[in-house]
Amino acid sequence: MNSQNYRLITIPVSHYCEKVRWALDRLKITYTEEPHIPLFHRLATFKYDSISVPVLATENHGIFVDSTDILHYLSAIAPPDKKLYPDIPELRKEVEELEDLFDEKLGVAVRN
Ligand SMILES: N[C@@H](CCC(=O)N[C@@H](CS)C(=O)NCC(=O)O)C(=O)O
Repeated sequence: MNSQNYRLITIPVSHYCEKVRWALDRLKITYTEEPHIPLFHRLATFKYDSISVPVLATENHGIFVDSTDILHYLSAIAPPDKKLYPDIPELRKEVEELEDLFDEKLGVAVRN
């Protein structure tokens, strides 16, 4: 996919931004990253009604302002053998619990 189609707004040292980079790289989706200095990033995110990053702007599918929403979107457009979330409900629940744990505990502890 063409990098012109995906624009990722980020700040440094954000595990949420790293999570989205990981997903894009895993799916081999090329993108243009727009890195910002923290706080000044709000000049870029404000127009999307968000104060936080990551923000993923897509050419055809709108704007996503939350890392989990971004991963859900990327999983939905991924080929069947590359989905980020399993179809089996029990496995999906396990993955989502791990995602929450990494988002809210592990990532925060590593960042601080
Ligand atoms: N639930 C959001 C959380 C994003 C978030 O908290 N991002 C932090 C960076 S780690 C942020 O943008 N902080 C800057 C600010 O609030 O101005 C997500 O998963 O994307």
